[in-house]
Amino acid sequence: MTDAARDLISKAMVDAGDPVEFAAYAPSNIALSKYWGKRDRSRNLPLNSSLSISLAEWGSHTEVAPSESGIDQVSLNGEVLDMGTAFASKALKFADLFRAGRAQPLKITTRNTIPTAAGLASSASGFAALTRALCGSFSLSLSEAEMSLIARLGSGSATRSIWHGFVRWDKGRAEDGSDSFATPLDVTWPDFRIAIIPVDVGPKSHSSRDGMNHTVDTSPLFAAWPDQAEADCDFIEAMVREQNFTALGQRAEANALAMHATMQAARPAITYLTQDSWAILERLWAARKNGLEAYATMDAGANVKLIFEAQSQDDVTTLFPEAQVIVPFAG
Ligand code: 2P0
Repeated sequence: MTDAARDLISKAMVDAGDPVEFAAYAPSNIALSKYWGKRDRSRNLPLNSSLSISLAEWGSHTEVAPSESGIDQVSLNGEVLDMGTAFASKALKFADLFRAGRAQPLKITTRNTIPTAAGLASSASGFAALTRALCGSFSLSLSEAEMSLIARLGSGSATRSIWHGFVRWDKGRAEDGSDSFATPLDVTWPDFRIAIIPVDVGPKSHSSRDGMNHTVDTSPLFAAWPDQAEADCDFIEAMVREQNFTALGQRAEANALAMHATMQAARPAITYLTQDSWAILERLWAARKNGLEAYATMDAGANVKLIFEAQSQDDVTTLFPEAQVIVPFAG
């Protein structure tokens, strides 16, 4: 079976020169309509489309350069990593897609700007920034859609981190993954806000990758997910285009809770949400009865993320003083 992303890279690499120093940035993202379940695990091909909002300056800065020492070197947040660490081995395995056996030692330097306390995964911005940096370092002329397709091989959610703003990842149908990449929505919504409400927990019990696969394999409720998630994605896209905040928020919250319900029905169950997460939701729902226009979404972790518009920001930060507010269209 051919793979569209690998084919794109190997064709582009035919004309590539030696790597040069190249720095890139990619934002993290939060899905308003979730990616949960793969039809092909080796290519990260999803069972349903998803739609996200990028987190502006919260993301990954990655630089790729030839390694003067002659051996690969990977560093993260100022620390040179042991080659056995998961981050270093994943980054080099991804770089090998480009090097394809050629002796081109690289220095890969990544700095995440996502506050550690926010507890957000960095694989989305990390693989998107690494894709951009590798394409730049090897001077490949690939479009952003092609980079999104390539970033998918690192992590599914990285497809969406190639762009700022609202981004939709179409699931595609082709077995080789040629039609499974993301595209940005031409919508600017300056008043749109996101808040991260951190929930203090240790390392999570399951990676999102394992949690997703286990849910697909064992949850009797998963059968209902792909069609509902596809409908949610289409609806949320339409509401983003209309800038209908209430309808968007209601559907995004319902989509997140449905995803968590599929996990809770897995055998054995997976529960990323803790009592603290539920307490935050209860507080939000009580405030909503009193008129607060904010909605929640949760990913493969205990933190709760809120979406709201600028006019609700004071009420949100009064209700949740620990909220870290992000302005996705700050400029
Ligand atoms: C999302 N998540 O749409 C969903 C919601 C977590 C919950 O994308 O296996 O790290 O690398 O493709 O991208 C997290 O999954 O998984 C994720 P892989 P990824 O944001």
